[in-house]
Amino acid sequence: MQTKAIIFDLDGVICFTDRFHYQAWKQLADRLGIYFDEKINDRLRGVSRMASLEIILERADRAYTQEEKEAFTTEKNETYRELLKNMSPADLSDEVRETLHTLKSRGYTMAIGSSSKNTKFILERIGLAGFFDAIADGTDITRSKPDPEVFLKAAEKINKDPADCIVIEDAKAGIQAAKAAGMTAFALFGDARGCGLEDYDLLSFADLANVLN
Ligand code: B16
Ligand code: MG
Repeated sequence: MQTKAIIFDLDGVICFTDRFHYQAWKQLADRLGIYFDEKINDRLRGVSRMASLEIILERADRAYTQEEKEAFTTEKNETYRELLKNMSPADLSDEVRETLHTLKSRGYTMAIGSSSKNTKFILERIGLAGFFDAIADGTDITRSKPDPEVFLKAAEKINKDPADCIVIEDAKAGIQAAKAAGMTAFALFGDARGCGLEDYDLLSFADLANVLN
């Protein structure tokens, strides 16, 4: 049995729900007449729903009340959940599925550390419900990435020392969170790669099986 554990981010690492987040935010931003593009969307990776809205509203020409903001995040989440309903196990790539099984057979403890409150729904849709040893997600935390809370919660749930945890992230905010938790941070895709704080840049998801034996 390996002493080390792997904590995977969800959106943008295990599956590409980041494109659905983009579509749902884009629909809201267009309705409100606020400019929004994929570059701005990159800043939403790993951050909470409300913090994402605040980033989008930086370009708004008026202020919104807290009540309006709550309504906007609810509207966005409803659009997002409709898009998630179209997901199936076919949306989990062979590369990710095979690599996860290889790492499990090597004895790694594996957990999810995601800011998303939709984590369990997504894992069910892609056929990974029950696969991980623990899930720490947006429903467990009060502060989202770059705060280390979600990764510390994951380590606690799998009973591991943070120093024995390796985090896989696509977001710079997630790499910051992993380092603040005292963990090793591997960057994959997104603004995580080359952000300067990561311990290692992965070439692909499958590269994990080469790096971790
Ligand atoms: P929800 P991760 C994050 O998931 C997403 O990257 C981020 O874009 C999103 O705002 C956040 O979850 C909250 O998601 O609205 O579903 O609760 O990358 O930490 O797995
Ligand atoms: Mg992510």
